[in-house]
Amino acid sequence: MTKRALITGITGQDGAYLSQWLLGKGYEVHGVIRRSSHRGVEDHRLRWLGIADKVHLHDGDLGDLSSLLRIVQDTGPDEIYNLAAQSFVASSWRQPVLTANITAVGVTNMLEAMRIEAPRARFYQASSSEMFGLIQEPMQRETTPFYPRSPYAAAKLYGHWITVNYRESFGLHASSGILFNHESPLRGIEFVTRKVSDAVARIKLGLSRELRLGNIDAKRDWGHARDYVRAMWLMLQQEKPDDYVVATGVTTTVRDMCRIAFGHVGLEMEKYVVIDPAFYRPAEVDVLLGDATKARARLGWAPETDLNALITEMVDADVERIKREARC
Ligand code: GDR
Repeated sequence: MTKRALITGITGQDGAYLSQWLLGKGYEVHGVIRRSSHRGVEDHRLRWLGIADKVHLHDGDLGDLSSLLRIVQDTGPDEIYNLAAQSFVASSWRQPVLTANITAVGVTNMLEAMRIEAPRARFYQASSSEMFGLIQEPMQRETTPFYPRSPYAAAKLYGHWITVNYRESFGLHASSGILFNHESPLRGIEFVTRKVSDAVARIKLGLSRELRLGNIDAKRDWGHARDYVRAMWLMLQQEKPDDYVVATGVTTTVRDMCRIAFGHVGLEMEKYVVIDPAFYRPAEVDVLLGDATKARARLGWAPETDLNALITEMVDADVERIKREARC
């Protein structure tokens, strides 16, 4: 029997890689798509991976329970991956209520749709290392206390606990993946790795002369999104639902990540990076470092891409993209 998966956030970075992974496993892949006025551009990541015509898209919104009920009823999924969110931390101070409505209450909407229409399905919630915020242990694992530092992180914390609660209250197969930062050439341009890879490519090609950044002393545990979607899938293949940290176990400053990117094309970052307080956040998460021992032991998961390979792949992809756009 062909398995069916339903993905919210299918047009995002993780949704695209997860779709590719599931199609490779023989799944029928359905996705929820929030139609915008920019019709035709929403699925550019799926097109980049060459899978846009292999997935089924359904109009819906995490804020609209009736649309989710209808989609779950129509698709009858075996697995539901809730990846949709207002996911840019910096924006969450400017749009705190929207962030709460989608990133927090949206999870309850999706869980309700599943509980009512497909209680035997398996559920994955995209939780975040941002929930650790002001870290309470040098390495963060499943048992580390949370301390959110942004409206986004507070909303994700709610999403995490409502998932745990639905598991315990209704016996749903609901798991929460506490994923540390994960990047790729498909990353949105507002996130720091992609902002850097895009700027480095432009500077190299003579199209730009500087890169304005905020706090480059912040440290993150960065992995490749392609590796991390495998962990999501593995969680739903377990007999029992549970929560897992997914991380590489290596932390690096934004400064050193930048140095890798500039160095890859033979440039010195010091000549181009300008610190701009406009990119400082009202409250910062200074350092994150994940301990994925549980995922390694129980899921047999391990990352395959280190930071150097990740950043150079991103810079190369941006150089190619910008050259291609210049030819058009
Ligand atoms: P983050 O990712 O907030 O960790 O959340 P982001 O790439 O936005 O920031 C990482 C760190 O870089 C610092 N920084 C800058 N960040 C951005 N975006 N732009 C800048 O110019 C800049 N200069 C310095 C930030 O202050 C921060 O410390 C990501 C998101 O994908 C979340 O949705 C997800 O849950 C977590 O990762 C895990």
